[in-house]
Amino acid sequence: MRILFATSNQYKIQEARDIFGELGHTVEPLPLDGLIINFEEPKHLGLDSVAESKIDQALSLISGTEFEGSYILVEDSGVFTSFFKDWPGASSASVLSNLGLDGFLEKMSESNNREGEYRAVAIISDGQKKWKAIGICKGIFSKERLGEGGFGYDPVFIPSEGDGRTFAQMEPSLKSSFSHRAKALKSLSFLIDSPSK
Ligand code: ITT
Repeated sequence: MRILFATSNQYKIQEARDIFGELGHTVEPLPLDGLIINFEEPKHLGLDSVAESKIDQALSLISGTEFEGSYILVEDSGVFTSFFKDWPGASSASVLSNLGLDGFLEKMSESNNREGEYRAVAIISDGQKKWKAIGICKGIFSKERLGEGGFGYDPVFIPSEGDGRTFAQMEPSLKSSFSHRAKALKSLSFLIDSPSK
């Protein structure tokens, strides 16, 4: 299946290629002409509502174009701490651009609980039907940045299912085997392939 991923985040596209590629699907960015997608994101409503809003916007963007009827994928994700309720949560991207990772770590030093999780809500639609799945990856936040790979919070997140390294220290393929995004996208793939759908 050819999947068009409506996202401005190249790392998400690479992860989706790793995950869906293994399942026999291809992933291409939408739009294909190099334009940046700029979604209106109602972040205060949470990941689920943002993902729903993104799929509506993406479907209306391709309405009447050659892409109408293709499988369109959107995803909204965020980082959640156990100590600070819903923070940074749906505002993960803006917290990172305002505070930076050092500012995030400074805020985390106020907490005696370094547990947290990455969450993703992914939706795929062919314009007629819509499938949605969530993925969660639990872990702890390190006290310092470790590693150069990945993006966003990866240098400070040590997933529980890993080997004690941060996501930024791991090979991308290892991250793609159990990340929040991997779980959401694998569930989507099963849902789409399910005969009852
Ligand atoms: P699109 O909305 O265009 O898909 P985006 O990067 O703005 O791309 P989100 O709105 O979903 O994506 O914001 C998610 C933010 O959460 C992201 O910018 C990171 O700061 C953080 N995040 C999500 N998944 C992550 C991951 O796998 N590794 C590190 N940080 C992640």
